[in-house]
Order: sequence, then structure tokens, then C-alpha cells
Amino acid sequence: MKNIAILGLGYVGFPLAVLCAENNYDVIGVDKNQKVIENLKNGKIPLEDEQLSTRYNLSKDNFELITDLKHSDTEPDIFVICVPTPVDENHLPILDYIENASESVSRRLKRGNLVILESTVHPGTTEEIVLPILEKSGLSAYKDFSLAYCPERIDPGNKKWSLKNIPRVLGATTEEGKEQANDFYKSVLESEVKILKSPREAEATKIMENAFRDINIAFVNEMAKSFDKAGIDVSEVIKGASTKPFAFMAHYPGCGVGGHCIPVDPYYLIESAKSNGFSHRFLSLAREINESMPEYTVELLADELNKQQKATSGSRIGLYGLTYKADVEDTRESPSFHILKKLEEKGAKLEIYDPFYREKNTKEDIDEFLKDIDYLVIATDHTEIKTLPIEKFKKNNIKIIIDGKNCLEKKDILNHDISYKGIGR
Ligand code: SAJ
Repeated sequence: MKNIAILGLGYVGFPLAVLCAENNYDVIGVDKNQKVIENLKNGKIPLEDEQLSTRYNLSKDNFELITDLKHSDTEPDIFVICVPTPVDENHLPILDYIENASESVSRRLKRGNLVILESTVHPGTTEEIVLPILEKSGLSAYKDFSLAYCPERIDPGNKKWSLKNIPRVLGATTEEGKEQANDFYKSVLESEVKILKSPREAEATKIMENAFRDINIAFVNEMAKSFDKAGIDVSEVIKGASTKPFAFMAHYPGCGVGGHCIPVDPYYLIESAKSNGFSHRFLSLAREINESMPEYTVELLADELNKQQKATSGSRIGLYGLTYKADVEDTRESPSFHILKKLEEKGAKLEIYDPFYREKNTKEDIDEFLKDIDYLVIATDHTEIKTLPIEKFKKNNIKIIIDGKNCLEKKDILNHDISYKGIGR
């Protein structure tokens, strides 16, 4: 039985820990957050996933749960670092968690060990930041232990693509390291693992795939702004372009780009490229366009109010949706909070409601929420709002709907004499 230490038991580390326990690894689960460890000891997992919870409770006899690696007497054969890599308010990467985790591993490192970093980082982090910390152990990443990078691609809530079947890429400092890391992933995954030249290429892969998504969203957001001026319905145009069976990939405009990946990952490359003397003008412009969408959404409302000789100030406005995407409770980097701030700055009399994130709700449920507002801004396309009968808006005398996710049927809304503006439609 091999021992594996997994540092960081969040949406990346925890599913991996369960998968390892199910595949006869003795898992040392490490998370700095005492609450996470206490909950896990009581069978409560750190994310909403019924199936994962059941699997964990069946496999938790293979788990040792600690807040610091030094509390374990078990000697790990493999270490996987899955700690967060957020950016600060200036969009600069915060690598403290990775550095601390690497220090913990360095103190326990033994000859023949395999160390894998899975957190999203800028190209060069594995070899320039993690490697020197690990080599404080006196061991060499080229002779004594293996160091690899394998970016996580988990997509929480995705029913089709799971940790087990999502293809992966990896790079390592030595050929032996590539083999050792590949053997590990093959022992727990069903998916293909593509071995790349070095950790840098693997680090750059994750950044590229997420920056690709960010620029494509920025592209349709800019098209939406242009089509708003031209009276063209961008949703129709995307449907039209999607009939092309090749070389077009639909993305959709909206009130902004949230989550812990897409709006964050490009900054890792933007910032690290600067130190190589390169300026990512295109990635930066895409970020600028996407970050302009919350304000654009509030301007759409102001324009519609003006048409009714009303001002944002003093108007009874409802903000529906604070999470960054539909039917999840995650609010990280959610554009809704920028919309909220703008509406408050403009003096709106605000009601707030989100069925998945209730901490800022001013009403108990959607019926109460709709009762006390005249104007509605939809910032998250939860199933609840998409399936709400239009009559509910009419009955509550909603006069304007700004659809930040283009998730409602425009013509149905207009047929009920309610003003409607979407993003680009
Ligand atoms: N968004 C748009 N227009 C789009 C797609 C997304 O405005 O066409 C917005 C969403 O509303 C959200 C943000 O972008 O606010 C991010 O959406 P997302 O669907 O990319 O969701 P994430 O953040 O969960 O992205 C994850 C990523 N997975 C990993 O990093 C492993 C991303 O690479 C995946 O492409 C994405 O899931 C996915 O496809 O579901």
C-alpha cells in the first residue's frame, strides 16, 4: 500500500484524495483549515456533492486527516500540492500557499519520493519556486526525488466530465519523474495523460486553455456592445455563426466573468511575461473588456430608466443572482458584486436575492423579492429565474428587466409590456 499526502482539501484536492483512497492508497489529507478537518472527521465534506460524500464515507478508513504534515508519523511516497493560487487586488499572483505547502513537503521529503503540483500557476513556478524549497531538504529534484506539474481541470458540478475521465497533461524535471507521475495518474484515472516536455509546458497549457476562454468571452462581449448600438440581436448572430460546422466556437456575452479560474488565470501569464519583457496586450485588453461588463449592465438599466423619465437613484431595483454561474453557491470573483456596488453608488433602493447564496439576501424567497421591486437586474442565470412564468413579473408590476445573462425569452417579456434589455439584444 502506497502512502500519499494531499495538501489542500478543496474542490481539487479532496476529490483526488477520495479517488486515491478508493484505489488502495493510504491518504494523508492535509488542510490548514481546522474546520475542514473537523468536518471531515465527522463525515462532512468541503463541497456540495452527494455522490462524493457517499464515496468518502465508504473510503474514509484509508484517511488520516491533519492540519499540518508534521503531525503525521506516516512516511509519504507521493506528495500532491493542491492549494489555492488567488491573485491580489492588483491582479498579482499570491504564491504563499504554494510556498508554505512546499516547505512542509521539503521537511518530510525522502529519496525516491514523487512531488506533484496541481495548482494553477504561471509557467516557471514549479522549477523556480517549488524546486528550490524542496531542495532545502538536501535532496536533488534531478537525482533523488521526482518533481512534476499536472494542472487540475476539475469542473465542479459537471456531470459528464469528472476527475476520473478528464484528460490530463503533465511535465516533470526528469524522464524518470514523468514516468513516476504517469504511473501514479494511471493508477487512479481512466483518462489519457499526455506527457509534455517539461513542467513549463504543462503550466502554460492550463493558462492557455483558460485564457482562450477569457478572450473568447471578451470577443462576444465586445460584439454585444457593438450590436447594441446597431440594433442587432447578438444571440441570433451566435446561433447563426454556430451553424458553421467548423472553425467557430460559441461563447456568450454576459454581465461579466467570474469564478476562480477564468478571470484569474490570465493574470498569471500577464504578470510573469512582464518579467520576461513581454506585454500581453491582447490578454490584458480581454480582461479589460470583461471587467467592463458589470458597469455596462448598470448603464443599460440607467438608459432604460431614463426612457421612463426615472433615475437609478431612489428606484426600487432588485438584483437577482450573486454567484458567478448558474446553480452553484460559489461567489468567487462574481461580477454581481461589482453590479451591486455600482447600484449602491447610484443610490438605488436595492433588494437582493440569490437562492444559492443567501448571506446578502434582503428577502426570503423570489416571490417576496419580486413584490418589493419595480426594476429587475438578472446577474446569474439560475434555473429558478429561467423557468419562472413571465406572469410573475407582470403580477408584481416589474417595469424593466435587464437580463445580464440573456437567459429569458425577450419577445415573451416584451409581449407582457415589460421593457427588456439583454447584453447585445
Ligand atoms: N461566461 C461567459 N460567457 C461564456 C462562458 C462563461 O460570460 O460563454 C462566464 C460565466 O458566466 C462565469 C465565467 O465566465 O461567470 C466562468 O465561467 P466558466 O463556465 O468558465 O466556469 P468555471 O469558472 O467553472 O470554469 C471552469 C474551468 N475549468 C477549469 O479551470 C478546470 C474552465 O476551464 C472550463 O472551461 C469551464 O469550467 C467549463 O467549461 O465549465
